[in-house]
Amino acid sequence: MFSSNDDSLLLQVLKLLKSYNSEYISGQDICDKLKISRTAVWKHIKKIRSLGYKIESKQNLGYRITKSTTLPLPWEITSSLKTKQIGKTVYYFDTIDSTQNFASKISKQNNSGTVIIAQRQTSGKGRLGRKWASPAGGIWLSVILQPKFDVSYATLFPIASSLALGTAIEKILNLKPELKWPNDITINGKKVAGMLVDISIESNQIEHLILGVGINYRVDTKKLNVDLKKSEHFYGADSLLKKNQTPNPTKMIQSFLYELEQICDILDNGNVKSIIKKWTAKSSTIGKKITIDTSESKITGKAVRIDNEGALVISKNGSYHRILVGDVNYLRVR
Ligand code: BT5
Repeated sequence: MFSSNDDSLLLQVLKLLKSYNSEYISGQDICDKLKISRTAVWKHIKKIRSLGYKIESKQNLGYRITKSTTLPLPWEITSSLKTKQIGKTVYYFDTIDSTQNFASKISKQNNSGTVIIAQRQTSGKGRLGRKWASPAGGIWLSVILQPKFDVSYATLFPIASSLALGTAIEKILNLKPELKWPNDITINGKKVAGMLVDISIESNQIEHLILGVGINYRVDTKKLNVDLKKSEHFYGADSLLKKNQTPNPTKMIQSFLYELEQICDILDNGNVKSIIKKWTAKSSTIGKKITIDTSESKITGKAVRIDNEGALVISKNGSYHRILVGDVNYLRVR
């Protein structure tokens, strides 16, 4: 595990190399500056290379970084992050059971804005106890928040967060993702991202919430679709990036965290109308004939709008139904 608060020797060596801006620094200079042995320098260089950084070494000249990593490591995320609070502390795991579990373990401390990222999850979670496939190449992250906004926005929040991610995807990757109620992001009708929120409420106030975001950033879609074929409410998965595209998950995450903070600010000011308007403009759900599965029933009708709490309003035979939790199936193209 790495964290943005780390100040290990490994990071000190990396910082030193970076401060030389692709110029060489001699092994002896690294030893002298950090007061470590030549063997220790070599050991750290090896480890830094294993994190994906390209480091050239030349006799008589020393070491220099020729290429940065493509892993979303904490210090890469925090450097040049444009947020006020979200993402100032970042944890990174190569493999974890679920970033939601880790977030919930540490969420008692006063750490609003902390982000937990994993390269792989062995027990990724979907909503309502479902499984979330989390192979390498995806972006699996959780954000701990102690928001100021009213508890009545708790159900709108995940929808607003999917708007934040949709906006970031559009800006960074130049794609046109669609938002599917409640929290899915799709491309060509296939799921590329999903979110869930674990919320803790005390005396009718949000104590903290943990937003979990799963993004099929650059995953093997063939395998994913085979693995998920029989899972609940599966309608096809896609990947944002294809195999031949160079990944830059750091940029994607930075942009999402920035958009998420904008959304939180808007909710804090109570301006839900603007969120609903923007979500609706990107939504593939509104205006469609759908069937919605809730734990109690199945309703078929036309999706009309979402309300201030993020509930989906469906019209059926002249009457309106308001659904807060469910899974949508599209019946025909708009
Ligand atoms: C979601 O649930 O879409 C919420 C996904 C949240 C995952 C993140 S990853 C980081 C954080 N840590 C966690 O442990 N979880 C969060 P839901 O709407 O219930 O969708 C679940 C359904 O999506 C499954 O039943 C499958 O049909 C499908 N599914 C599972 N993995 C998928 C994937 N990688 N891509 C597309 N569809 C998937």
